[in-house]
Amino acid sequence: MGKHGRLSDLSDINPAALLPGYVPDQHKSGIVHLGPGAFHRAHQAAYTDAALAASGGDWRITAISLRSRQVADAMNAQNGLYTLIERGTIGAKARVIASIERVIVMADHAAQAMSALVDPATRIVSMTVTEKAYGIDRQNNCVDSDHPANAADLKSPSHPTGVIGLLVESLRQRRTAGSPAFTVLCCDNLPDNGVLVKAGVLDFARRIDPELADWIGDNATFPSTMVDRITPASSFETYSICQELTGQEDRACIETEEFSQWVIEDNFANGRPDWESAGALFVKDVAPFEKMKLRMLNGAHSMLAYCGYLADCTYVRDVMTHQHLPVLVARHMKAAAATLQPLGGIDYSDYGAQLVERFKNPALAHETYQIAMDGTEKLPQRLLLPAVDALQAKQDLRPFAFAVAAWMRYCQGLTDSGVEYDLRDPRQAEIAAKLNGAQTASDIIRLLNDLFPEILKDDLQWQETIEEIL
Ligand code: CS2
Repeated sequence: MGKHGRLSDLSDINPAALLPGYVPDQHKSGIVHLGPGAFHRAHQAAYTDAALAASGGDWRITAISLRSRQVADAMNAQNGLYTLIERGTIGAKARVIASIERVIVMADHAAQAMSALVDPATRIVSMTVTEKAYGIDRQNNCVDSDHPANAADLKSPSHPTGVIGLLVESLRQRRTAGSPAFTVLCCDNLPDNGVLVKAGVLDFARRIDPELADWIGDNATFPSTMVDRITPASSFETYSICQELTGQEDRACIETEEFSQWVIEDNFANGRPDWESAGALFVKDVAPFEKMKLRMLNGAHSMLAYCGYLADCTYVRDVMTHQHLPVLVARHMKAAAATLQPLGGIDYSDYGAQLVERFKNPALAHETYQIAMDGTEKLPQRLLLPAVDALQAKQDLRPFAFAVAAWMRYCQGLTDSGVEYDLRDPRQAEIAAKLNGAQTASDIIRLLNDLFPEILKDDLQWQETIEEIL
């Protein structure tokens, strides 16, 4: 047990096997990460920790939380240290992660956050801010100037609060100071995430200063990534397992599964940690990996989350022991796999079987309600684009129609047993207003017009199938 019983000092930690294999203070920060939520702490920060142990380098992470103070308060009180617990068939295994140096809350310390971004020692700016934080118009590959953060930031670009505005202003200041650009590393579940963020950043910069946009285009890089590790929100159980395993109270501990995957396009402007020593895979083209994961894992996740939540399955593991739902999960993965091109070294049915085992993990309390949030941001890449491919290849459309019908039903805000819930979607006010009175699937598709690709809007069979399922 440590001096104060609260994780804050590596010398308090016992057994030594939990310790990182390096001395944190001997490594400076070289990465700024936006959004140090549970996923980042279970994934990229853990890879960085292992890479520091294997190969060293000045690659610790300065994290910026855009709004929330909770993570910053917990982490800073522990000198950035936290326990990562892997839970699965092996039981529970803990390790202390020391790769995060500190957390800055943007809303309180905007100048500090900006100086970390502008510091020439910062060579990578990475982010996990969720799909909705970018405000990028994905159909036209440009910044959505109506998105609240972008609209405010375009008016006042030297005091940004949104992700794109922050990237552009910090790159502008670096250019003025004669410092090199950084690599922008998007780690959110979006297709071609690097390409997308690059389009948003260049468009935003061009509206302020076309020469700045050219400089960014010539000097910054935007590798795409595929990230994967199922990470539920921490619960009281997480805190108590942590205390059992480490003897320390840790308010920033995270639980996750044993499995972890990170596929990265090898295109860094300014160096990078030795992440491959921690198991990351560097490739030329991430897109096929991203597509596989978005369509098979995330697509099935969304479908099972809507159905499961409506049927009172609180956790994914409950869905996987439900009388009917596992069959639909398997069917969905098979249909999603059929929309993918062959990918060397990967057998999609083995991948699907592994996903089923991961979903069944009895130790993980992964809430269906957590996955079901932000449907309008998730549907296109997870369900609608594969549906378009299936339609064009004359493959089975029904599993995708089923998943979309489940989402439409979920939008009604009432479980099968009559419990009301909050939709938690950035377009929830619009959905509530428009769906009130909508009678049929084609009404819904028409009312949420911009969400659905043209080819699906025009396809009668797609609409009739959804109708029938509803
Ligand atoms: C989930 C993902 O919440 C969700 O929408 O589908 O967070 C999923 O758990 C991760 O992408 C797994 O890597």
